[in-house]
Amino acid sequence: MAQLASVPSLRGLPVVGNALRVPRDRPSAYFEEVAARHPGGLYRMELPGRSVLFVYDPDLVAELCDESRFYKPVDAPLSTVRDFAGDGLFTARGDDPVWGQAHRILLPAFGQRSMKAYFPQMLEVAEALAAKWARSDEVNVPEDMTRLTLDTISLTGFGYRFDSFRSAELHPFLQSMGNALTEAMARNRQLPFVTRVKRRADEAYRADIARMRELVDEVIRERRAAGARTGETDLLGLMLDAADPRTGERLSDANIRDQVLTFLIAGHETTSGLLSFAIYNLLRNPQVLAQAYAEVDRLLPGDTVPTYETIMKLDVVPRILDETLRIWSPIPSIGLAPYEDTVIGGRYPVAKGSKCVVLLPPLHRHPKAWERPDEFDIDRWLPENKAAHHPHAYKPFGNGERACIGRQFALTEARLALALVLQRFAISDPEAYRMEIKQTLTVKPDNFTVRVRPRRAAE
Ligand code: MNH
Repeated sequence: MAQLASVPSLRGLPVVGNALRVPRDRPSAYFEEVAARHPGGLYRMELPGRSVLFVYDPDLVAELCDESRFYKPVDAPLSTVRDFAGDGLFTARGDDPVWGQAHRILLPAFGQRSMKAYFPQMLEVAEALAAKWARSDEVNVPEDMTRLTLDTISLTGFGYRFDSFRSAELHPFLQSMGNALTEAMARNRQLPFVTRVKRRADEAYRADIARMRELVDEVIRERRAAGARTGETDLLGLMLDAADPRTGERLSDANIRDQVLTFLIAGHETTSGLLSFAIYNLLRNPQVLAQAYAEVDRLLPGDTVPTYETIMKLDVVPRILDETLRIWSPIPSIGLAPYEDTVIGGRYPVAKGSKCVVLLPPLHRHPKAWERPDEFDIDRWLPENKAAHHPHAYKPFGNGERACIGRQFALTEARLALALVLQRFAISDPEAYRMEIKQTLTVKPDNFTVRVRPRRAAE
């Protein structure tokens, strides 16, 4: 029998463990820093009320991604997100039958054919971004990308218009969502008794959740009132009409509300982060930016209106997105736990049900899997090079059956938005932005503004 080894371990103080070392606005930065000091590919850290095994060696991650041995546990921080996302796909427990029902009902709505159906609405929102940028000199990239992704998921998914580019302020729903997410993240760092004594924060949190639910209930009611069959094939139409092919069950209205909220949350922060990081990378890599302009000018010359077919012909733009997701993963980690007591790497024991966290940034830059890991190199994603990648060193969309259902949606939306921006604008950042990460549920560049000039006027 192989010798068992102990995992490098950071115990910290009694009760709170290492919590005081973890920065409020960017916990993952600390976990990554510790990873850099533990080249063995894993370490254990004590946090308030939990002990977490962080893993980033690609071969160990491969074991964690074996779905016969590990599952996605719905504990902190997801258990807090359940306060408002409830039994939506993202926060439903895997052993709850409602997850499988919703997954099977919603899968067709996220296939490539559905993307083609959503395309005109994706284009409408991308045009609204371009129209705003045409009137602007300096733009805040993550803010406008958030407007874009929110308006896109709400319009394509539920036929609802936030019209975020029309006003400087965020829609009240979005303010509530932002507040609730911030409070949820704060709760993850708090001991439960602290959460209980903060009465004001709790009242505000409940009120924000109630406001979000009211709006979503209203959207569902309106759609129901419009007739049993409206013929709408968007996400909401599908959820109201379709039955699970396996069980014949339909989703309850309460569950549909959870799903709508889930898509609004899961469907915007991540894609907005991806687009913001992509623009950052293009500004840092002028040769790649030139390649991207050349591609867009070839496929979308002059004022050519992008079609779904043209967007699918892009090659440089999607490789920029793939490489951006490697270097800057909007979701910095995924959680897993073993069904039974087990051993990973032939020597590290992991107890049944105990929390393991795959840290994506150090995995995505692990020297065992990536040459020149810190270099932004889109040629890694040429088909011939891609085939040689380590199979478990790239997980920006998570793993297995609990992986992102919105992957095609995000990539289609991001291809289009990036192509349209490149077709229309010369982008520069005279102030040479230095990356400052802000973390909420996801990570994004903070205070990232760039200068935009219409390209045709400049030529
Ligand atoms: Mn998405 C799950 C990343 C865009 C809806 N998403 C996940 C997971 C990752 C992820 C990682 C797995 C989380 C976990 O294991 O706990 N998602 C992304 C990224 C982007 C993204 C990097 C954009 C880029 N996601 C989107 C979009 C939507 C969406 C867009 C919806 C329109 N994601 C989901 C849902 C889940 C999910 C729903 C949960 C799936 C499930 O467990 O059944």
